[in-house]
Amino acid sequence: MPPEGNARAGTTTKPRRVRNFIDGAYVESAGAKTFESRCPADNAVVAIVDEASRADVDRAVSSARAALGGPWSEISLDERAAILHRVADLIDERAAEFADAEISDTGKLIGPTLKGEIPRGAMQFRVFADIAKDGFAMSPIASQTPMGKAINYPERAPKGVIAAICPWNLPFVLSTWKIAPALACGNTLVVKPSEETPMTATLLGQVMNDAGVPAGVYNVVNGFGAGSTGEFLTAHPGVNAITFTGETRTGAAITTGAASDIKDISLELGGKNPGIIFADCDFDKAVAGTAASVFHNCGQVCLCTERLYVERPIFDKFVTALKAKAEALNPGDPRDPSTTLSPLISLGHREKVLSYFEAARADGATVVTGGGIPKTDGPFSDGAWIEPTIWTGLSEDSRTVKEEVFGPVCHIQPFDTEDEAIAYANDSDYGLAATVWSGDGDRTRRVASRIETGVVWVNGWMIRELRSPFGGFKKSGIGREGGEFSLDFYTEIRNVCVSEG
Ligand code: NAD
Ligand code: 6OD
Repeated sequence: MPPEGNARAGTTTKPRRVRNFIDGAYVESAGAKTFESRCPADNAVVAIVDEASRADVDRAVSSARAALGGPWSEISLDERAAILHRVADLIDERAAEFADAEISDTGKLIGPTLKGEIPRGAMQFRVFADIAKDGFAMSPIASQTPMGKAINYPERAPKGVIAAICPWNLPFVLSTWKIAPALACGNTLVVKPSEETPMTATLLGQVMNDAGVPAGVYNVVNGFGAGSTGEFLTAHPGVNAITFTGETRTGAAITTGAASDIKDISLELGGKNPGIIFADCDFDKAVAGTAASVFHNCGQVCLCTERLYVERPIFDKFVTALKAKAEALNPGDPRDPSTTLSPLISLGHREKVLSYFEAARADGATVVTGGGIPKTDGPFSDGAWIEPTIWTGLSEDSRTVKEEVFGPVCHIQPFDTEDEAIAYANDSDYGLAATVWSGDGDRTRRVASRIETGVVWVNGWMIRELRSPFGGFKKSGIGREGGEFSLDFYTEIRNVCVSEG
């Protein structure tokens, strides 16, 4: 059975039962352990989840290995693409159900979830199906060497069993971002959603069955990381490659575990993203775009901006305008379209964010706005709410400016020259994303080319084409996924060299 029950933030009556999805079926766990998943909007238990034991993970990997030799490997690229298009269509048909499950897990706002994240998840199946269909063919290379004459035919082959370890911040977008290219390239999969957000990847199992994906190709195991399901899966010798999105420290642990088997890894990790705002920007557009980049999803997007550098002539005006945007956000029922601020993912994560509030105060920050817990009513008063928070006056080496907070927060620093702004932006262990706001095209091109991040947005934020490359410099990751860049991770390339001598 797919996740069943009807728990909803604020109206919880019955938690859903979430089982692991193995070999095309929702199965009884071999272990006896379950865990609770809570909606952070009201802290109600919304799901009772089976924690996959080592035996469950073994079973999931075996089923994925067995499926590698089956029909999924034998069908044509066109047939595989058609099945993945059906997956996308079925997600769209059931979008309200997926959105409801995602909101129960995360407390996300109904508008961006139903109209943005769920359809984007569906779209990834269409995009990657078509990319694999067109991108598998590679041009032959004729060679004439002292060893003889030959034609080389490079060809792509599936990599094998992929372990996809997923985070909680955009559960459906970031799991389908791995699932779709992995399947499009002919691999089989074992997915481990975050323990905070088990529902949508699990629900997707039923869609896979309905779309005609053969049993064993798509498997989901739920549980925790170290010492639990995540570690059992990434250390499993039957896994050929690991794609991971999450914290940099977790990425390091997974890399260490993968080393002994020489498993291929793709890592999308943390960020401490800078935004540079020049005085010649379109002021209103820069304020609105920056407010989105700081506060969207309660600041829990790896691409959110947490460090702002504003050219001195507009510094005070900018701080005042961003403060007004922050103070206009209202917490509340995530299913009410008039709510504009979502909660943090959990009370535990709120403790971490509050510890940065303390650190900023201790380091002498001026709290422009926020810095505490907002007042919420009724069932929502128990949720993981936090005030959108802006600081000024910190030194660039303070903890709050150096470390990723992953909340609706930013520090704003004035600058005087282009070189100074670039130096500030690049003074980070991370290198995921940056924004540059200016009306001078020469300047934006010049500055963008010197920023050490995987993506630089000019006069915008989160304009993310699924076909464009995505990944981080420095400690923000290893490798690039997105569009045809994903093919290199999800396939092996074999060169067939036909001698003509
Ligand atoms: P996390 O690292 O705590 O957990 C991510 C996943 O890894 C979860 O499924 C968790 O159970 C699993 N895990 C944890 N320890 C493990 C271990 N030892 N072995 C195997 N699996 C393990 O990250 P999170 O808190 O879920 O997500 C927030 C973080 O993710 C932030 O740092 C954010 O910047 C980052 N992130 C990065 C991107 C990106 O594309 N670069 C996207 C989203 C989130
Ligand atoms: O939606 C996207 O394209 C995307 N890659 C989002 C990444 C978000 C990280 O938290």
